[in-house]
Amino acid sequence: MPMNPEPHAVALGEYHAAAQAQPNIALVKYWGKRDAELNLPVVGSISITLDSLWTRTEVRFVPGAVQDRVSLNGRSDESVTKRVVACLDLLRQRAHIDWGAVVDSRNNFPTAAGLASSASGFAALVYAGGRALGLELSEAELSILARRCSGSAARSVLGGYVEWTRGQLADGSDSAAHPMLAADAWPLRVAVAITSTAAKQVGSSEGMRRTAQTSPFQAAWIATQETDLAAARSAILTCDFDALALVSEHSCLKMHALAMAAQPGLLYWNGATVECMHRVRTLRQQGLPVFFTVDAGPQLKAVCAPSAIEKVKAALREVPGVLDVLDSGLGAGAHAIALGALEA
Ligand code: 2P0
Repeated sequence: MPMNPEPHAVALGEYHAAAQAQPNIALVKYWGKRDAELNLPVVGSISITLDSLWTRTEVRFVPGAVQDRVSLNGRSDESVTKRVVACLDLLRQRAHIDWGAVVDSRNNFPTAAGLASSASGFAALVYAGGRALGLELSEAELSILARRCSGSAARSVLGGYVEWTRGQLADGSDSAAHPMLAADAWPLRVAVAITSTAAKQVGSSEGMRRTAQTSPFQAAWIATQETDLAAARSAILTCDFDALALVSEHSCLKMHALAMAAQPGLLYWNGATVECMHRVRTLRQQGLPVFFTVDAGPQLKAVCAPSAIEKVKAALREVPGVLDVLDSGLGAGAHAIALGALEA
């Protein structure tokens, strides 16, 4: 320890922390809320957390400051700031302080295009913000706080295979994510076919609200979810790829059918998304262990055995309309990183 540390070095680290979280991809989908204020889902869901796509976030609370300053990928945006301030308010309530914060967040992948940037973003924000304030939050508490900021963020707090339980309680204290299986216990790979980098026209919250109000399939969606969750749990715990492929594609197509039947119908796919679905099914018929899933955006995620990843990526690259193919393994949950490591 230096005898006379510089004042700056002493201050650095006070109310200041950085964290990283990765997006997760639901294999059994979340769609619909039983409480929009608390982000309580109508159904449970199961996901995998990725490793090579990330959000890195630094949070510094400034004693006496009255405003928050938020930047995402070096820019400030009103709608992003509004959601970040609401999330910081939850942390401030918990710590009994009212100071403003400076938040700097970066994604190494396109924001708001169905790549779960809100999941990794809010998981990283609650992790870094909680640490900056010295709150000692358990995994379940972090998951619940992240859930209140964006539903799917509840799952990005944890790594590997994750289940977010629906819960029954009105206050949401039993609706958190739990670990199912570690990433390295079944190290599947994911190829992400980027078919558009434009932000989606209808966000997930609005899409879910419209679906619940107008889709004739809402009751069937809720009634059949438990069967899918049970099938996915069993497939994951026995590392049964074929069983996981069947239930995952079923859940994906069922969620989109539900949303397409809303009024006006929600159509998150483009032509290349559909061509990629056919391509993945052809590969599987040819014996390659691969299946697809698609979220509230046009990107297609192909989940496969490690031995299949190069063939899957090459096949998706050939599909007209595919702009790029990203590649990821499965990774850890939200974790602390060094201050100043945002660009590393
Ligand atoms: C999921 N999605 O399970 C589902 C499948 C998209 C399709 O969770 O309103 O950003 O913040 O709770 O979590 C995306 O919705 O929505 C999502 P909010 P969120 O991954």
